[in-house]
Amino acid sequence: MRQYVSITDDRLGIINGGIHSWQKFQSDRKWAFGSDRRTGAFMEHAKTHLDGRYRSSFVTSHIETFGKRAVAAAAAFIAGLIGLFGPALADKPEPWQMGLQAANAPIMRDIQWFHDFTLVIIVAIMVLVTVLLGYVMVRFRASANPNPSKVSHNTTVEILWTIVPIVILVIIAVPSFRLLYKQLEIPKADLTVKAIGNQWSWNYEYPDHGDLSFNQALLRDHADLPEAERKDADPANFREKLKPSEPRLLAVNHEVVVPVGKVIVMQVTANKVIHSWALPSFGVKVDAVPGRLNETWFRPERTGIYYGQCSELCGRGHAYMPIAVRVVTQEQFDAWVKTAQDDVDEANKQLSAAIEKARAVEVAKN
Ligand SMILES: [Cu+2]
Repeated sequence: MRQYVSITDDRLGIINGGIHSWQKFQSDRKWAFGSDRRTGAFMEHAKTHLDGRYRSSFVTSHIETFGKRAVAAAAAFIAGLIGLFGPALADKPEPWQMGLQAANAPIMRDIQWFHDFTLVIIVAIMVLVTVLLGYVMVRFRASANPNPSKVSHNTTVEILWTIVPIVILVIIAVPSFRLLYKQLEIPKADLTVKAIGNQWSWNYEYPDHGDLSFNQALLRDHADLPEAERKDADPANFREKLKPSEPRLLAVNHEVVVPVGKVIVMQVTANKVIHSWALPSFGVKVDAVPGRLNETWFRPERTGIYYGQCSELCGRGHAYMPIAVRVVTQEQFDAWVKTAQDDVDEANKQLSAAIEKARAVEVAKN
């Protein structure tokens, strides 16, 4: 939980930084083109946020091209505002989140670009149509225009309103197909993981690593468990009280563990009914169909834990089959996979300890 709180603080910091920089810019114009250390750090900070979290290349390139602090200040302020309501908390859905989750894979980066790109086109069309409608309603109202025109055909206009939408569709289709190919052309796998959808949990197999396999089920807390089931509940899938690091209805007993920066190929199938293996920050959603092996891939760029959910209505327990992937360093993965072949619970325990230790070292350094 601490992790999310600190990100929020970060973003408030950016907004404050933005306001502060703008005030400074106003009071001292020369300041706007200089390069003292503090501002350099601030701009780095703003840039990381823009690159990493919002991928707002327009704003970022402006910062790089002009290096003007006024622009940086305004950009940081806007980024902070977007961040407050937008994708930034990121690795799982957040209350009041409006944007997409932050990208943690090249495909998701492209999906977000494509989303922004089509949004610009949509807004432009909407504005044009609204303005035209308003103009027609005012300019040609009955009182101002008592004798309406009898014109019913205009070849030029008809050709235009056929050609222009075709051109717009082609402009959308080109990057759309490029993205589709990128999603469907599976690169050479560094690690293959097989996911099998059950009613209502997931099974995972690591075919490259012997017969390593485990079940991934919802981690429930006391309040979510019917009275009658509490007595017999398996302690491995059940907590008296979920920890802050275990988001309700998303936390699972066993996370999928994968190494950072590697190509992970997911093979997805199901028992009995159709499910869908979906993980927003990886830009992945693929149907799990009985008797069929679907493939998808992702290359995680950051370590951490990432949540998704079954995304095909599969029955009563559909809302209760989350997906959790833990991205770790290659060394942590190697150690985990070795232990997990004998005992997944023990491997997860050791992995958590290793991550905790690495974090403590990181904190001590700063
Ligand atoms: Cu489902």
